[in-house]
Amino acid sequence: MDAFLKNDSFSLQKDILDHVEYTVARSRFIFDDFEAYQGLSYSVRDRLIERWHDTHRYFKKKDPKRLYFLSLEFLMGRSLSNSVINLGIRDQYADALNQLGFEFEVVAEQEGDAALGNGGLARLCACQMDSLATLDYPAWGYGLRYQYGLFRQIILDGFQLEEPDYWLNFGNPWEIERVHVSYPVKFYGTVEEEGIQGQTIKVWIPGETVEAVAYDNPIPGYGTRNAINLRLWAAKPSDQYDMESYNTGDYINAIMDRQKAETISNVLYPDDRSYQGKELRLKQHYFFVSASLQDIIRRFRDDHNNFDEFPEKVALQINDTHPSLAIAEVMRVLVDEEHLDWSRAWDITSRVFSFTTHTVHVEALEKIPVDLLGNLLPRHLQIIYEINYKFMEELKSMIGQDYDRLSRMSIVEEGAVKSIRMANLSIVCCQIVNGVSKVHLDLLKERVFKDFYELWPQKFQYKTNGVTQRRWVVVSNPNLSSLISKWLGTESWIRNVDLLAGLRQHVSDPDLQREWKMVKKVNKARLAEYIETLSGIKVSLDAMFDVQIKRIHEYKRQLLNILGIIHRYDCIKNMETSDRRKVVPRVCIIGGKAAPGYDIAKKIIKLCHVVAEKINNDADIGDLLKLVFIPDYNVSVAELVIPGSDLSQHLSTAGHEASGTGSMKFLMNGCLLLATADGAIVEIMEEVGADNMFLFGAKVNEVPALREKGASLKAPLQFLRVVRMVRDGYFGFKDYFKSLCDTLEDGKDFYLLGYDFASYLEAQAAADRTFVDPEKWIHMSILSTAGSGKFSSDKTIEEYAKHTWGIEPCKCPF
Ligand code: 26Q
Repeated sequence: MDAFLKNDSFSLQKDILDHVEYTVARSRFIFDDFEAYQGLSYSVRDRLIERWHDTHRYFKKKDPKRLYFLSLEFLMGRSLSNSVINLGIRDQYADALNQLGFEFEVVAEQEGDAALGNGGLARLCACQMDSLATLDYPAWGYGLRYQYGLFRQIILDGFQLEEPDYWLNFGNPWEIERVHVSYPVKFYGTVEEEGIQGQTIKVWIPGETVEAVAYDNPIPGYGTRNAINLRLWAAKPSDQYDMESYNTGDYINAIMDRQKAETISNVLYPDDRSYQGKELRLKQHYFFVSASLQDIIRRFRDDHNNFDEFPEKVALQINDTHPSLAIAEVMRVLVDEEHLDWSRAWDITSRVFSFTTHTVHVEALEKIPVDLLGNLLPRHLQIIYEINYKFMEELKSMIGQDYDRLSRMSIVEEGAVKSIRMANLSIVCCQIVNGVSKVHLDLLKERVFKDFYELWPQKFQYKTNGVTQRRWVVVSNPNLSSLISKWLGTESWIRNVDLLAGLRQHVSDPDLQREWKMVKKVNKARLAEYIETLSGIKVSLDAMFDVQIKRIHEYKRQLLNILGIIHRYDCIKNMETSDRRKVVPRVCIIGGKAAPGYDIAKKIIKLCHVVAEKINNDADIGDLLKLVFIPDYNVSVAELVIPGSDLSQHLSTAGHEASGTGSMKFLMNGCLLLATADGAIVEIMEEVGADNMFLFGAKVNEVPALREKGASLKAPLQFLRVVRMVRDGYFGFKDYFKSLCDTLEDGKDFYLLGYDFASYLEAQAAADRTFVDPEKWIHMSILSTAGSGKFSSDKTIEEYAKHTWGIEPCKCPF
């Protein structure tokens, strides 16, 4: 199975030029950086396809149990650098490009971000795909190929505006359109009963059909020949569509109508808060589920004809409840199409699915109004009712007539809007329900799914999230990566992350400390340059780069950060000039998108801008404090910002962040964390030691009692003072910020900013004190990277493979 394509510099140059000429159709003698990017990418893609073919041929031959990872969102970011590094041919390509008169870094910058997801959950899937490929697991990812990814954030006068992200405008060399892999997906219609061989069966007569077409995205592993597939579905009009109106002569309208089918996969919903009963969203979910399952079942049938083998050959992972209609769909296929009896079908279905939840917020759990579901998917609603009926009967036999509990656990919520609780459906069906951190599991047991935990304690597990060190260190921080390899004497940590702990033995070595500091300085210089290009603001490399980048949410408390910055500003202003020498200079960097309909989050962005305007233009302040908002935060921006940060902030009110994965990326890059003991931070503390971090704030178990205190919980004076500055219009926009300030009043401060403020400032002061002791800071920084091994997605995936999916590596021979 030797590689067919050659990887020497001459062959690579020829390949790039051939693609420029024949694929991109530009002259091989005159082409620009973007065309070089295209030629290069197609050449890389050829190599990916080769491995992809070998891998799938091998999987087919071995027929192992396969994992199918179903997610409505994948945040892949850029592919080029990651691919060439995983293929092990980055230097060869860089050399080939050089010979052609181009620079790899410049060409790589031409690539746009594939942003088919909102935030943490979506990026987690991307990291997990990288680990699945690297660890040789026989896995497939399934998702939707949205034409519009997450909106682009434009900042105009400090306000967020949203622009569509039509990311396919310039083509996408990383995908392969599979015109022959397509399936009809049906919607609407009625359910009728038919008698077959003395049995009555239900037949769904659908009202609309849309075609799902596959686009494949090869995902290469690192240090292996394996390349797995991320298959994304796009909606296309079906040939069976509305022939009637065509026949009656309304040709134009028939075509316009057909075209509407494409809207299903048009746009990613940009809100990661709570579920709203939108028909298009539900259509997306079913479109995705139906196409994926047809594909999976077809593959299964190629080699098997007995569905009893299905759970031995197939593991279906549902990423949050978004794909959970898959449960009803598998039941429908087995009962209605394969004519299995209900209990056999249920036995099979309940052995193939596993479910991971990513929230701690009960109100964020997905609920689908019964009317909506019944109209769009009438047969699925019947099936869900039947599942619920049987579950309720079983439950009654176990817990008796406790109607409150029965109604809490029912899959059907009887309320003002009768709805289906998708989380309950998922828990009832799946044998394993995973949380994403230890704290998260505790919250699931004690609060979110308490009733279910008491019934089925064995179902509930957690797998601490992780991020891939390939993307987040090797690709994004090559200098640190080389330094780590040099000091460990091996590159093996890139596959075996436990080795990072080996840095601990060198932590006090002045040479390592010096080199470590140098790497940080170079990365900070790169970030400073980016900031200057963006905003014209010059920042000092001697300042502490203090960063908070993530989606804007009240619970993530960017507002706490801004209030802390106002406090710092206020203190400096009120200092004697001679005392200002003692101030540790800071560059505060904030970035993140607010959901378009999330008013308070948008006000937080505006506040950040008005505060920045004031501080950055205050001659008294100079380099002592700068505030920069980085617009349009995305994966590529993170790759630039994280390596250049000294300190990163993770401020969620304890008990609100299921895990958090940004913290892990910073940790790997040797940035110190300033954080609440929430989500995965609690486990990070265990790995790197609380004295190597700056921790503050109420603990998870204290928060409910604090909230109970209501208005009697008084915020400290420093807090009242900074809030008053905003309220009184010190930064302008007095009326606009009123509602934001109102959320901070005693008794209304749900996220406890006032309560946590004093300890937040203390943690900030501790960070300052440490920063002026560079040796100590570097020491903590090295120990952060050394302690980050547990937070590699390789670890998470190994856990899932063993304890949830029951899959084994299937390594394609070189
Ligand atoms: C669902 C249905 C309808 C509309 C929107 C949604 C929707 C979409 C995205 C709901 C939630 C999300 C995203 C959630 C998310 O990113 N959660 C984060 O998941 C990370 C990975 O596990 C955790 O680290 C974070 O703590 C968690 O907030």
